[in-house]
Amino acid sequence: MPDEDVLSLHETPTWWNQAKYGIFVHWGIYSVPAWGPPHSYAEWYDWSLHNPPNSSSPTWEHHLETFGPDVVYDDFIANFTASKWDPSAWLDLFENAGAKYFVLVTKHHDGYGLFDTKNTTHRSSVYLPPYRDFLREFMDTAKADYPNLHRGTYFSLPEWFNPYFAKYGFGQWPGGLAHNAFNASEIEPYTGILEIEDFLDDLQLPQMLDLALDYESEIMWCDIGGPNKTLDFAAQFYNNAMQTGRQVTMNNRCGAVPDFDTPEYATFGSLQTRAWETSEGMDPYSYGLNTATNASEYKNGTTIIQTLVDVVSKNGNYLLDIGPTAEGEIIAPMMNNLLDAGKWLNYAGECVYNTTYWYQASQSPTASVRFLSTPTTFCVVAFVEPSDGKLVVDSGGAVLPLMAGDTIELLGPSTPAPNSTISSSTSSSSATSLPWTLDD
Ligand code: FUL
Repeated sequence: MPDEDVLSLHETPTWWNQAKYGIFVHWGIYSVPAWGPPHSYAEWYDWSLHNPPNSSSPTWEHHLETFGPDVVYDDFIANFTASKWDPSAWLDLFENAGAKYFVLVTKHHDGYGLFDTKNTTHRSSVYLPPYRDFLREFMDTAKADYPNLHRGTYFSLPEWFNPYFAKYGFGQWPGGLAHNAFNASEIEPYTGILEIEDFLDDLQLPQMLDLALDYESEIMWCDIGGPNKTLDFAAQFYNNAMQTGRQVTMNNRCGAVPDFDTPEYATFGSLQTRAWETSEGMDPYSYGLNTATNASEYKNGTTIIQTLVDVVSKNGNYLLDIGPTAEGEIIAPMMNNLLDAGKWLNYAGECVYNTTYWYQASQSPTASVRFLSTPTTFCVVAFVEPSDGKLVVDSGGAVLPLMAGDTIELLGPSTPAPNSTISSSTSSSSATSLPWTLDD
């Protein structure tokens, strides 16, 4: 099939529409310092170290105190050991958390890849310590043992040190390197790639194609956008997927033919007809691990579930991010919050996966219930525990698709179904004890 046809025929995969919930993982050199000032992205450590140029920054102050003036960002590579990394432990956790897909950061803006960058650059975990192809290990384990998890790859289209982006994309980076100099391995990828066309042809496109065709990524989760060869990429990505009987997808940050929009640390207030996926860290404002954040500030199980249900009720997916340590561990509070949310999904998942939004636009941010439906089930998920044991559902004036004689099933953990009753009028219905908490 000619490329143009595959581009116009492509649709967001059914599995992605049904999966609803994925885990995002930001893991790289930045996991070593694992630090950012409050409300800032810790994975931007290298950037924050040097910006604003020629003056101090909170990250630089922290860096001086903790590591001293002679340590440069790439020195952290030696401490990115992954010594305790167990891909199966991560994947077990994702499954028990109730996620249906994952997106692993394979290369963030610092340009250090977790995959074999082959002859495009040697700035990756394969050619630099710890000399491992993390993506290969992760994808292979997932393919072999976790068929229910779909596999995605985050990929930053620009890199901070590429001269083109230094000039046009990310500002005058590293225009005023007041604090320390370029590191050889940061410059090496660009030796001879001074023009943007060379960057696209010799680095960006081949790397994207490798993620898609060699590592068989099912989600190309690009970041930043900017100059790209995404139309060339998409034609090969989609053709290959079709030939191998897979359904694959791409977000709106690749620069062309997007399948879904990607609000970041934000959600829509109302139902969206275009496919979308919101992403955010479990941290209040960081994707990479930030040790300056107190774990009590992390989104707990209840918040995770309420966000997920809210997003899904508006036709979105939820991509929740965690930041593992440099040794490759997911710290206990992150793990526990994921598992708490997983407990709820374990008994109430049928009101999340494979659902569609109910047309009712009353899925308002202030309402304490959300509506989701399947061909056979209409779900009302309550966010607030009713004080008198009776849930009054305000449907915002619309008639709920419930009739006298319908069975009402409670999706609570061990609560025995009471004699549920439903009394309905044109504007509201009430039912006893619908599920509202994570407690069992
Ligand atoms: C942003 C990046 O700059 C953040 O560090 C993070 O990766 C987020 C998902 O996308 O644009």
